[in-house]
Amino acid sequence: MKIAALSDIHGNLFALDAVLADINRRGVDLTVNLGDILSGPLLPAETADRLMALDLPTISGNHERQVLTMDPADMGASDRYAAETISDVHRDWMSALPPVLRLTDDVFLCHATPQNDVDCYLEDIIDGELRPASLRSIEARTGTCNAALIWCGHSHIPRLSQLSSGQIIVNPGSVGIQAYEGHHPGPHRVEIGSPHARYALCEQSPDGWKVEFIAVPYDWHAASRLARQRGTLDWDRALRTGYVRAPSVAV
Ligand SMILES: [Mn+2]
Repeated sequence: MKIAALSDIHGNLFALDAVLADINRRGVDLTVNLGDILSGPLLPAETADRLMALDLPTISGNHERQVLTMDPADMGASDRYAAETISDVHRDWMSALPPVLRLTDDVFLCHATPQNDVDCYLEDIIDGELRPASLRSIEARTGTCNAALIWCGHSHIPRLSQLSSGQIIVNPGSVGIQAYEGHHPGPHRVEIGSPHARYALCEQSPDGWKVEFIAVPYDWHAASRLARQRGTLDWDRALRTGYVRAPSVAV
């Protein structure tokens, strides 16, 4: 079985369409979606329409939960824009998404960890940066989940970890946005360092799962233009560069 995983699309239909085209060219048995699907200043409703038509195995992320349950006055700007622009049909679709999914005996999907939708699985926050987590931390977060292949998203950082049991955990990275400043459980910054849309493939082989991380070029200038039109200059820079902040200028 060959599985493609998409995560953290964040309403970036420009990036999603490029990734879907790349997946179609390669051919896979199944494509899954790991959540944080719509929130952001780009095209939440149009992204929902595309994905509802595809009917992929999909789980919800923390942003789906936030859009559906929080008071708009308490939302961050990305969630508020999604909440204000999607329809009841989109809400009903989001409401029906499970938080985790046992896809097969071997394959488990979660957004952040098997336990919750907000803690990074494969990273720890140290000095405001996400660093690779210790094996002990990753095993504790795995809990009793015994699937051979566990997919997670949330941190936007493409990463593969193997537990002492031989189980592997794969974060495909983010389709939609390659840099952000996060606030849970403390302030931190993620900068992937290029604007390419990210996803991953896992394929069963006689020796185990073969994992491929893929970076897809797309029209990020169109996406960043739209971010500028919406007045979200942080998204504009992150979409174009994969960095949150401007590089320092030598003088
Ligand atoms: Mn998330």
